[in-house]
Amino acid sequence: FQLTSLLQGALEKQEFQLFYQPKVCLKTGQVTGVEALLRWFSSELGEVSPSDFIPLAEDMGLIDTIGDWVMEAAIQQAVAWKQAGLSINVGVNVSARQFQRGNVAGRVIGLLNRYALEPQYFSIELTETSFMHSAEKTRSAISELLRLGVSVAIDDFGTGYSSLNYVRTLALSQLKIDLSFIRNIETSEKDRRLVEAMVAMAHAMDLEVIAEGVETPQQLDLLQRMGCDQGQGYYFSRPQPEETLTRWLQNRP
Ligand code: G
Ligand code: G
Ligand code: NA
Ligand code: MN
Repeated sequence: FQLTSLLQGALEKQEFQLFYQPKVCLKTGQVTGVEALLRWFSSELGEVSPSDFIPLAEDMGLIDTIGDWVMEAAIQQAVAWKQAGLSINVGVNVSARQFQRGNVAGRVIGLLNRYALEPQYFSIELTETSFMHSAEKTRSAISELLRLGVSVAIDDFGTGYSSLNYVRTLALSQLKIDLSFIRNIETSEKDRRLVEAMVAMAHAMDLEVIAEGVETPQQLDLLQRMGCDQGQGYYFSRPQPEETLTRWLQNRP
């Protein structure tokens, strides 16, 4: 199958690039960090969405190699921003399969050492469904990362398999409310109450809570009033390549 062979060659052909989307403190407006989002610009197919090629990479056994590339590129970028006087935490997405298959914590430790980056500049986002499989392996890797000082966020919260037991038993750092819950908070009283409840629950667990997919000033206003800690979404910035995001960061008041 064509996509498979093209994906195999993508790393070598340097067709991958990281885009970055800022996370903003809703109290101060300060940028707290960025999420790295992988982009594949295929010479044959044009831009391919990670939603399409990540599952394929997992099935092909390529996810470890790609995941390593993502972590290394993100850590190099965090170092570059730090040297430029922008102290920014860079977060990467790690899929369930990566936790099952490979030694994620060991890889992170190795990279942080190699680039002499302090762990507070790096974080990991994992989806709730990561806990469905190899729960013990995932749990011990997360504990190790947290011990090291790397923050760990639960991504797409509310959409996956119930992970409340992990939220309860692991000292996670952040909970990211999936954008599907944010989309209609202006019009749906039910959704608004649900998000309010998620914010309260996160705070009860000593987790920072971050709303994904913030697109309008009205959504921002509601989230601020709910006491949500951070926001991420097109209202602030789309995911951008390094050059334009650096300029965007430097031009903020
Ligand atoms: O930004 P975007 O629509 O393209 O992202 C689509 C999906 O791909 C999201 O669920 C996101 O978490 C996932 N994704 C983006 N980059 C990476 C990555 O580097 N690794 C993994 N495992 N998933 C990623
Ligand atoms: O699964 P994960 O949460 O990592 O992926 C986030 C996805 O949401 C990415 O595909 C990213 O490009 C996308 N995204 C980021 N901000 C917004 C937004 O404000 N609105 C919408 N619709 N999508 C967004
Ligand atoms: Na994410
Ligand atoms: Mn998410």
